Amino acid sequence: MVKRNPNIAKLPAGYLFPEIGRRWRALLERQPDAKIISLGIGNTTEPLTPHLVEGLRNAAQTLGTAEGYSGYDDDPKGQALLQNLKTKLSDKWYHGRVSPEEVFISDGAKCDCGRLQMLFGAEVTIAVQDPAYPVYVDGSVIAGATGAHDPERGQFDGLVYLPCTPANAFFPDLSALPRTDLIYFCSPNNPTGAVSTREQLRELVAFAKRNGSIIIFDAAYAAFIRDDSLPRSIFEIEGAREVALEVNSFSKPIGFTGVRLGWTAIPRELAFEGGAPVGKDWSRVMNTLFNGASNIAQYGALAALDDEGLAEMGETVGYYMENARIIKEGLTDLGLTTHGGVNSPYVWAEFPGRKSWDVFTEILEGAHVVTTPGSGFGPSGEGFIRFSAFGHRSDVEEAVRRLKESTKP
Ligand code: PGU
Repeated sequence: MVKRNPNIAKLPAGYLFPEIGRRWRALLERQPDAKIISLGIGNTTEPLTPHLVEGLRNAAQTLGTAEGYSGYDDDPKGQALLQNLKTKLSDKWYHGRVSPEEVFISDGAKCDCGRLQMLFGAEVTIAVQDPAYPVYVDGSVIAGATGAHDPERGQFDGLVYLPCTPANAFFPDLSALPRTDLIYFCSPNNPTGAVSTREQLRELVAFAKRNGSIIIFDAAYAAFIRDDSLPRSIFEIEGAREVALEVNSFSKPIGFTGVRLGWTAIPRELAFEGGAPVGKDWSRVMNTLFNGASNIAQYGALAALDDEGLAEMGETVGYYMENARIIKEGLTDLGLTTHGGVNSPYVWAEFPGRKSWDVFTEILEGAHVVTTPGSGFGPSGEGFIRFSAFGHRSDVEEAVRRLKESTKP
């Protein structure tokens, strides 16, 4: 018999979102007529916008011609497409802060997080925000970079958890932090909805520089920042190019959760001990383990970066942010303290002294609304519930109505 991978065996439970889906389906088995509304997983719901559809349709048509067909991206047409997209991201997304050759196109931020763990290997030390997008921790466990799970603390040995709570305005106390090789950092944050200020990111970059650490900055929700004083990319911070790489995605701002298109930006200054450039090794990993983002998705991304596409992105983001406002207002009316939901599509609500899985079950059973229990994002998420603003407006309004109804005395 083959021995089970001991790193996978360290994971105490299944991945968070399928577990939530299981509980949702269990309710449906008991009550098949229940009209369940999901404010759980951050999955986009609104149709693709017209300019994007045109881009995708043209792409399919182009691929249906002898002149336009392309396969793997090593052929000249595939290379030209890739180059166009990198150049456009460099210009329109990064305004020249990142050059085209520093952008690596992929099939999404989650997949890149997984491959980054392969890039850095099992020997690195890692710090993560707590709570955090579960992929950083679970992926590090699978990669073998942690010890065992300690059920007492709800943590994996060998990982440094950076509590981000209302008490520290969701920004970790860096002075109390030991040095680690990697620091995962997400802003706008999933799940707390907190957005780091320029000053906070300056502190983070200075900290990484002092320690010779690399920041893995997840900016998947950058487009949801509508306050121009807040940084949308780590590369807006001076010195970040020497200490950070950034993963990003078109999943949330343009509804490409199913189409799939993301990227990782690695500045040429980012280097390992001894001077080997990180980008070069990333290229090696990607060439070996990834065969390119769908060419149709790449055409879609090019359309998204046209002026019409960017305007449509603003509308899509605006739609979800209005949902966030409605959710936040509804929860506030219920007397709950909430965070986030202003420059981020997640509302993080406090349920002090309660177990978040209990609150999750209560809301699911009482209001038929799916949420995400805070403890699923790390021990500091206990006592919180995440409400996602991704949903049809009518569902969001109905969910808020039901929440108010179900908590009536
Ligand atoms: N990064 C962050 C911070 C995310 O929250 C998500 C999705 C991703 C990356 C994934 O981006 P892709 O480009 O689509 O791969 N988070 C959602 C979906 C759950 C999941 O497992 O990815 C969420 O509800 O947290």
